Amino acid sequence: MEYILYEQKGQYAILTINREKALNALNSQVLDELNEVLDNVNLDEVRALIITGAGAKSFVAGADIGEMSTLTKAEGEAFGKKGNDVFRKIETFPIPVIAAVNGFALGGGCELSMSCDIRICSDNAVFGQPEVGLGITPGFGGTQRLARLIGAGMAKQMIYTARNIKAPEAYRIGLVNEVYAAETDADGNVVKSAGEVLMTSAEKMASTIAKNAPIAVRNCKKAINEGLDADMDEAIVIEEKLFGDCFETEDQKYGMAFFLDKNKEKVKEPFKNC
Ligand code: DAK
Repeated sequence: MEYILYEQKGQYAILTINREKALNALNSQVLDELNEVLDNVNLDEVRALIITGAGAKSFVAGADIGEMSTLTKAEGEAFGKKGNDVFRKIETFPIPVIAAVNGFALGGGCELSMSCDIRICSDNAVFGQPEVGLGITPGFGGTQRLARLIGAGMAKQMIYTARNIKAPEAYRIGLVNEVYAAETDADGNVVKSAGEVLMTSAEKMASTIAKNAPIAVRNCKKAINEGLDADMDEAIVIEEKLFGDCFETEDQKYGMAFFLDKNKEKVKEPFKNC
């Protein structure tokens, strides 16, 4: 792998887009490698995945403009499909995916973050959909996921104006769940950069998720995603079925038995993912 780093840390893993010289822009090779790494995540062990970008400046500064500039119509469609397939794979990935946005998240970068379940960022993060300034529409689900996340009015404003927004505004409009600043000592010296604080927080979140019953967590992801695409009558049935499935798991039996056990000395065992 030239452009993707992957590290499993016990029950969660960190996937880093590693093309720092081009601010981690997505070319075809990055997309192919991303796809391959996702296919090889050990889902028997890994219960949450973090996606981030290499370096302190950029998460992903978009699809690769150099590569896109010479595409024919057919090549453009093939490139679009490649990205859409891999982003959809992330969106429907069985386990939760956290985007740790450590700088620019523009165009395809903003879209990559939106295909993840949760977005958190450092205070130098910049989000935007600059495509109309380049003569194209957002692809990789930009027009669709942004409108669903922050509402059609705000998404239209961001997309039509192609104006980038900084982390506090992204937080205000609900595009990110949390913004992290550097930690400083009493004299104002930085002891931990915003990027480091972001990654520590992302890892803490991933390990908190990993401690919960994995099949229940997966079913929650499915229920939310599939329910959002259905009307309420269908959505409630989706939820009921996924709730019912949990009663065939060891983890449900153990989780409830542990609660009901009056022996307060007992220590809770890790969930077994079965
Ligand atoms: N593509 C290729 N290279 C990029 C890049 C990108 N998106 N962004 C940055 N780079 C490269 C720069 O060319 C530069 O390379 P060298 O000159 O050093 O070789 C290096 O990264 C450092 O960038 P800068 O020198 O520009 O760094 P600055 O700090 O001055 O500026 C910046 C940072 C992020 C403001 C600036 O680099 C920038 O504006 N970058 C472009 C951002 C952008 O417009 N992103 C959106 C790309 S369009 C579709 C599917 C997908 C898409 C559309 C349709 N279909 C399915 C229909 C997606 C479209 C996009 O994402």
